[in-house]
This record gives sequence, C-alpha cells and structure tokens, in this order.
Amino acid sequence: MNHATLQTFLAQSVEKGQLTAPLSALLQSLANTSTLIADTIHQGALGGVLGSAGTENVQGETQKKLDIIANDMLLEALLTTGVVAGMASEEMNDCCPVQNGEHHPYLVLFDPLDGSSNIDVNVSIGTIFSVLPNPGTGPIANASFLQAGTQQLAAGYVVYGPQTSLVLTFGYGVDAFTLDRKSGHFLHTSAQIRIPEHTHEFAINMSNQRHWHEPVQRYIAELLAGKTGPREKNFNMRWIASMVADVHRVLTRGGTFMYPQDTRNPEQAGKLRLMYEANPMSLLVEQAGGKAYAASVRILEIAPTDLHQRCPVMLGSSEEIDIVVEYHQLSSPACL
Ligand code: AHM
Ligand code: MG
Repeated sequence: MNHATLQTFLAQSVEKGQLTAPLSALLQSLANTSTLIADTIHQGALGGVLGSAGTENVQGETQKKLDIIANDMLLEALLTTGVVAGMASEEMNDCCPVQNGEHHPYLVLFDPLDGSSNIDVNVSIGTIFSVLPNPGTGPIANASFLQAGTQQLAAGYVVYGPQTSLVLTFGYGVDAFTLDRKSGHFLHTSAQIRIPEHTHEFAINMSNQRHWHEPVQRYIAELLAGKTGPREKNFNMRWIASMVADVHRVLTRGGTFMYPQDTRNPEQAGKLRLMYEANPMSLLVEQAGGKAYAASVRILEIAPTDLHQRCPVMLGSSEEIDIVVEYHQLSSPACL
C-alpha cells in the first residue's frame, strides 16, 4: 500500500487552503526534529543519554538528560524556521523570544519529552506541541503566550513507542503518520481519526484514589462496579503514565484519560500543565469528536494566567466525559 509522505500531505493541505505555507514549514520542522529525537532515544544506554541530568525544572522536577537534549534540539530547529517569534517549554522557566523574530507569525509551546519517568524503563514517551498566533503586541514575553486553547492554530504529538507516530491537527480533523525508519519520512497512515462515543476503557492513576474529590470518587466507583453496578457493563483500566501514550490509545481505539485535581495540594490544579499538555491534547481530542474538560469547564476555554499553570484533565469518549462532567456540576463549586 502506498502512503503519502507528511510533506505531500502538508503540501496538499496548503493547496486546499487549510494550511498556510509558513505553518506547513513549521510543522515539517517539528516533525523533522522529532525524527532526530527518536534516533537519540533509540540509542538508549548505548548513547549515554539515559538517567538524570542532575538539574531541576521550574516545577521542581528532576530533569532527565533526554528532557534537556530534546528541548535543545527543538529550540535549535525552531530558531531557524524563520516563522517562529518565540518558544516556551516545560523545561524553561521563561519563554525564549527569537532574535529579530518579533514579527514572525507563530509562537510554539512544547513538552519536549513527556512521560520522563518512563525514559529509563524503555516505555513509550513523547513530544507534545502547540502552535499559537503571535499576538503582535510588541516584544515576545511570557504574557504573549497566555492565550486560550481555542486560539491554537495547530497541535500534535509524537509518540516514541514500538512505532514512532506523529498525530497532528490544524483544525481540519486529526491525521496520523508513522515514521518509516528506512526512508526517514513520516508516512500518512490514518486519516480523519474519530474517537468512538462509547467505551469500556478508562485511564487514571488509581494510587491517588484516596485523595480524589467526590465527583471522581463516584464516577470511578461506578466503573469499577461493572456489570452489576449502575453502568451495567464491565470496564477495563490502563495507565501507562505517559500522557502521550495514554492519549494515543484513546485516539486509536477510544477510552478516557483523567488526571483530576485532588486534595493533596489545594493550590495545585492537578498535575498536568495547561499550555503544553492539556491544551494541545484537548484540541486533538475535540477534533477527533471526543471531549476534554477540567472538572466542569471546557479545557480549551480556560483563560491562562501562567505559562506553567496546571489543569485538571478529563478527556476522551464523549459519553463518559459527559457523565463525569455532570457529576462535577452536581457537586459544590469548591469541589473541582
Ligand atoms: P512529565 O511531563 O514530568 O513527564 O509529567 C507528566 C506525566 C504524564 O505524561 C502522565 O500522564 C503523568 O505525568 C503520570 O503521572 P503519575 O506518575 O502520577 O502517574
Ligand atoms: Mg509532560
């Protein structure tokens, strides 16, 4: 079977008026860089790239060597596209404006290597990216990036797993590409991905159960009750602890993925970051017919106040997200 290359797919999308040439160039650059990241990951212990870098990021998490390597590769590549005005990342306290790029059209946010705890144990990890318009309000600063997820021009991720796959949206549905290691090209392998409305699979870190708020307690208890409970069917659970890999499963065969806010740290709205984790994944999920909520609000409508702010995440098959959102709406406002 013949698969179009990503390059051909992007060129055709430009012809159809779905994509501008500069955005196409930016997406191609992200894809090309991810193939270099994939090669580096693939080397593992042979390349001396496993283990901790001995430093911490802005959220106080220990950085892995590969977090920093992937971050630097993306920065270097995006700097030379000629279309990016600034970049922000999980691994940098503040944004990185592109010198003389103030008038370039795009801002890019990324989590260079999501699922870091899985790097050293050879489990799937990924790169997540979000493209926003340059608001054109002067020099690029952290505030330039504080735009709601609905403003995203494109979003996607690359999952480095048994296959390296790129999953992409620019507002015309979701398409997936598989890296052909022989040619080094991403080939178009799934068009217009849809998340089934119904599912019997969910993903949540069950070890946090005792900390959850009541709506999540109720929803998960009903799933666990199975065929003889109120939902009258058995559910299966998966938790990879790499958001990219868990969301990839949801996009591939349906299901839900949740990282709710809990009682451990009332100041902290869950674990995942809005700007470069929740927003891009939410755009992909909605473009594929699923839903993405932070308790009872649509993630894409959250007005951000901080580059690194956290956000509760509940996304995937619409029937399930409707139910858990309803449980949040029924509970007291303080209960996120
Ligand atoms: P990271 O960006 O530091 O890798 O953290 C995000 C990851 C997600 O990929 C994943 O869903 C979650 O953290 C797993 O958390 P936990 O270890 O609590 O299960
Ligand atoms: Mg991450």
